[in-house]
Formats: sequence, structure tokens, C-alpha cells
Amino acid sequence: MKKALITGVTGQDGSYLAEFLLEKGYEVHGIIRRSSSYNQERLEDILTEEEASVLVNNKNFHLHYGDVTDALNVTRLIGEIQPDEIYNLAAQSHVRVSFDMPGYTLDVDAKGTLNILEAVRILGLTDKTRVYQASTSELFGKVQEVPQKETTPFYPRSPYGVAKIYGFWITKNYRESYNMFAVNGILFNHESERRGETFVTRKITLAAARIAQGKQKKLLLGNLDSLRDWGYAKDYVECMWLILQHEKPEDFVIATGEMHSVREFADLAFKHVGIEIEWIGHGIEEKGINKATGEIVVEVDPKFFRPAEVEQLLGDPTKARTLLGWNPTRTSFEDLVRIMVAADMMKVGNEDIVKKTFDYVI
Ligand code: NAP
Ligand code: F7E
Repeated sequence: MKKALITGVTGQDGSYLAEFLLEKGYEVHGIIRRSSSYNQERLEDILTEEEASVLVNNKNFHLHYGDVTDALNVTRLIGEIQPDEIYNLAAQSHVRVSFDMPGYTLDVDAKGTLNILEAVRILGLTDKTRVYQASTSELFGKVQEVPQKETTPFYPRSPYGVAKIYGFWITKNYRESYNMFAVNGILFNHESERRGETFVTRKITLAAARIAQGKQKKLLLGNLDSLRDWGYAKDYVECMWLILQHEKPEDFVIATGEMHSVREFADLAFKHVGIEIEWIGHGIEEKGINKATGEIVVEVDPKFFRPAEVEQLLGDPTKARTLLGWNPTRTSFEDLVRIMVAADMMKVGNEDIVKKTFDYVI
């Protein structure tokens, strides 16, 4: 039985990846952070006996307290577990927040990656343990060519992107220096019903559901013109695994090859809850009006703008399709929005206490 260690197992991708690997028959170990409040909601399908699917054997799932910034802790855990595969998904992953916490983002996203690689090396596991690093399309930032592929030069636009560039290069460097199977998946945005509530897609689908059910009046957004290549997280975790099963250690771009604006995403999400939006005005004056009632449902608030923006991202998944046999269009953009809205309509329907304001969402 293969053993996998996932850092960031409580996050969107970590939870889907844990389920995927358990279904493949792996023994899965995950690192969780100590928190004053419960942080394992996304793992409930695995942890709860009745929820676990017939395929998932949750006896093979083990959680360990840890933090990737604590080198001694990760070294001890890797030494004890002796994993065949490590998926380093732990990160301060919010781009806007990285402008407020650049130092912390550096510690987790850059130094944290080094801590994992160095542990594998010091423990003499370089021949045994394969390491996947969660790299990102944010490396391309101010894009130097369209679409972006494995050879496109990087130009990060945030402390997050800059920290992740260190993660990318140190992974490549350990591969070249120590002959390790250490690889980068350069993943474009991927979303799901488990997406954190402060990322734009989930912020929109939750707000659309709440507005449709009379539990929220308005949705405040930043840059509506921003363009992203949005895929479905469940499809993307399969690719992380495929990258580690490939015969050669190589880096891969993972994307759908389709690009949509934030405005388009909002349009479609509201359509799914029965609200047709008409957009009026420009720039910070732009508003989304409910055509049927004339009410303003979307407004622009400059507080959600970023000091430096990534205007557009579009990936070219040709290499992953050709060498890994991965299907980049398994879930269409339309299906992704539909899945997320449907899940949030259910969630909001079950909400007893509605928070007074959702302004805190960034
Ligand atoms: P996410 O939902 O924000 O999850 C991040 C995970 O990292 C959480 O489990 C979090 O734990 C954990 N974490 C944060 N700091 C940590 C630390 N110091 N030590 C240990 N664990 C820590 O992110 P995601 O969307 O699943 O993304 C997974 C990875 O892929 C991240 O590295 C992200 O940067 C990268 N990525 C994501 C996308 C995307 O579109 N989703 C695209 C490209 C790359 P808590 O639950 O305790 O906060
Ligand atoms: O923003 C714009 C915002 O925060 C997408 C992370 O998973 O993907 C993610 O980073 C776009 C940006 O994701 C709001 O300005 C408008 O242009 O959902 P996001 P992100 O910054 O693309 C990459 C690949 C990662 O690696 C990251 O870990 O939407 N936008 N209005 C807004 N964004 C937010 N959050 N909130 C708004 O109100």
C-alpha cells in the first residue's frame, strides 16, 4: 500500500485529493494546524463513518498536527511516516491577503516548501519520496504571452506570486541538484463548492444564493473585468496524482484553455438562481441591476481592488493532455457555475442564523 502525505489537507484541494487517494487504496496522512475553532469541515465526508463512500476506507486516513513553517515538526513527521509521495498544498493562498501579510506569505509559501524538500533530503529519502509542489498561474502574473504554457516567462504581481516563485525554483533546484522526483504543477484557478468563501467565485455563488433567498441585499465586488481560466478542483487533483505517476519528473501547466471575466461568472451564477442582471455604468460606477425588480444587486467597491492586478490568465494544457492523458474540459465552465450555485442554494437554505453583513468578505 502506497503512503501519501498531504500538507494543506483541510483546504479545498487537500480534501479532494485525500478522497481521491483513499479511493485509489493509499494510506493517506494529512497535516492539520492547531486552531481554536473547528477546521476539518471539508474532511467530514472522510472522517464521518456514515458519510465515507464505499470506496473510501477511512481507517487509512491519519491526521497529524503540524505547520510547514516548523522545520523540526515536518522533518519528524516525514521521518515517521516515510511517505512514497508528498503533496505540498499548504499555503497562505489568498492573493489579496498576501499584500497585507507579505512576510507571513513568504514564510509559508516559500520557506515552507524548502522545509519539506530539505527534510526529504536530510532523511535520505530522495530515492523513495516523490514531491509535488502546488505552483500557480500567479507566477505568470503580467502575462508575457497568451496562452501561458510551461515555457512562458514568469512575471508575478503579488507577494503571493513572488513567494510561490521561490517554491517553484527550489523544487526544480532540488530535482536538478539531488536527482529528486520533485515537480511543479502550475495550476490555473480551480474552484468548487468547497472553495474558500473569500475567493471571487465562491463569494459570488454564495451571494447569489443568499440574495435569491432574501438573506442578503447586495454583492460588493472589485475588478469585474478580470479574466481567469477557471476549472473544477475535483478534476485538478487527479492531475496532481498523474504528475507524480509520470515516468519522468517534469513540470506541467494545468488549465482548461478557456477564459471568462468576473462579470460573466456573476451573470451566469445569478441566472442560475433566476435573476437576470443588466449591467449599467462604467468603472467604479458600474452596477448590476435585477432586470425584473430594478434593484441593485451588484456594486463595485474599490476596497476589493489590488495594489497590482493580474488582468488575465489563460493556460495551454496541451502538455498535460498529451503526456498525462488528462482531460482539461471534463467539467465545463457552465457546469462549474451550476454545481457551485446548486450547493450554495442548499447551504443557504439550511442557514439558521444569517450574519448581518457580508462586508468582511475580501
Ligand atoms: P486553501 O483552500 O487556501 O488551503 C490551504 C491549506 O493550507 C489549508 O489546509 C490551510 O490550513 C493550509 N495551511 C496554510 N498555512 C499553513 C501552514 N503554515 N502549515 C500547514 N498548513 C497550512 O487552498 P487551495 O485552493 O486548496 O490550494 C491548494 C494549494 O494550491 C495552495 O498551495 C495554493 O496556493 C495552490 N494553488 C491553488 C489554486 C486554486 O485556484 N485553488 C491554483 C494554483 C495553486 P487551514 O485550513 O488551517 O487554514
Ligand atoms: O480573484 C477579482 C480579483 O481571489 C480572482 C488563488 O487560488 O487563483 C487564486 O487567486 C480575480 C482577481 O483568485 C473580487 O481582483 C473581483 O482578479 O478569486 P480570486 P486569484 O487572485 O486569481 C490562483 C491561481 C492562486 O494560485 C491563488 O492561490 O477576481 N475580484 N472582485 C475579486 N477577487 C476577490 N477575492 N474578491 C472580490 O470581491
